[in-house]
Amino acid sequence: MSLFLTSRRLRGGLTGVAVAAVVLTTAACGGTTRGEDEGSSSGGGDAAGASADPDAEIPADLAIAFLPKQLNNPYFDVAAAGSERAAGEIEGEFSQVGPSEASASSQVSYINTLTQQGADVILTSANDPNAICSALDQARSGGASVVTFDSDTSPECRDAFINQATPEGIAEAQIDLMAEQIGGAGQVAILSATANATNQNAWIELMTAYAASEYPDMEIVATVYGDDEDEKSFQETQGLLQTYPDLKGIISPTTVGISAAARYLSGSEYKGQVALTGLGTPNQMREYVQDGTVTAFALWNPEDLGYLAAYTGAALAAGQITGAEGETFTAGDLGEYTIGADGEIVLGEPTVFNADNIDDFDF
Ligand code: RAM
Repeated sequence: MSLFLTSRRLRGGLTGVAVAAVVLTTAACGGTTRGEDEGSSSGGGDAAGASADPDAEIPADLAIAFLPKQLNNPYFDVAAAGSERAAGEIEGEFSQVGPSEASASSQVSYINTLTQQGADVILTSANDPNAICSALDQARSGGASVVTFDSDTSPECRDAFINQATPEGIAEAQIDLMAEQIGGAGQVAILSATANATNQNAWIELMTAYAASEYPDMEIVATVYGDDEDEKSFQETQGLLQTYPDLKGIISPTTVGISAAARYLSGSEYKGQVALTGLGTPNQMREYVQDGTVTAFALWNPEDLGYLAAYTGAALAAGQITGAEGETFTAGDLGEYTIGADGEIVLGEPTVFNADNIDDFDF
């Protein structure tokens, strides 16, 4: 079953966000952030610019397909709006297609259909590191440029990966936020998305290691999976609180999970007693910050993530870049980016949202 959502013109983009927020500084690692190492060519991979033509024109009418982990996830809806805005700026044709569930192989049939349709650019967040690799190989053999964003496949299966922030920065932000909220000690559980998700698993591993080294009195007692489904995430939250009566906090590094957990906590005896942090969208979390269920959580701007992914796909399709380390290109009004090791490009730094700044954001 292939579900195509046809291109819609944006209302003129999302509201510009105020950037007077608390911004975490993170050490760049595994990728290069805008403004760093400009023009330099670094060691690994192909020689920078070997076959790239930075002055190449982006052809009009590029068919740019957006394939999220799943449809109807507000986080990916915002990212899609960013990709669609970029597609509009370069006179491309934007479409969105995707599964209703974020299971490991649910994206394969959509990639195959896009290949048959001759998509020029495929932008996708992988539900599994390996499951979509051979389908992406075929898409690339057919001439598509493939950009992963948010959650990667293996580097050899795509041309570039847009990382929302460094994995270390994302992991440490969440552990530090939890430590602040529970005084650095006590039982903590993780409510994740799906068990195969590349991004979730990388963050969980780094969070566990960072907590063990920085907060020895914080004990991560369980990781459970809500599969990025609202109702399952809600039930898993309830299960955690029943199983661990001494639980001090829950970290949910998924926008679906944290909002479901907040809804459960806000209507329960645990409101204000059990801390909740992780990664959420300000619009989904606002009421829980206002009612005292949640103190602070983090995220990046998903609209910028989608916008950067689309410009990267267009730059690849045009031949401005090949995905090699050290190449630079301009991503519309986000400015210039440099490709890091393994074709990775880092969007920027995560932002922490709390009662003082949440109303400055609208996504
Ligand atoms: C959910 C998805 C996505 C993740 C965000 C934070 O929407 O799991 O992959 O990056 O949360």
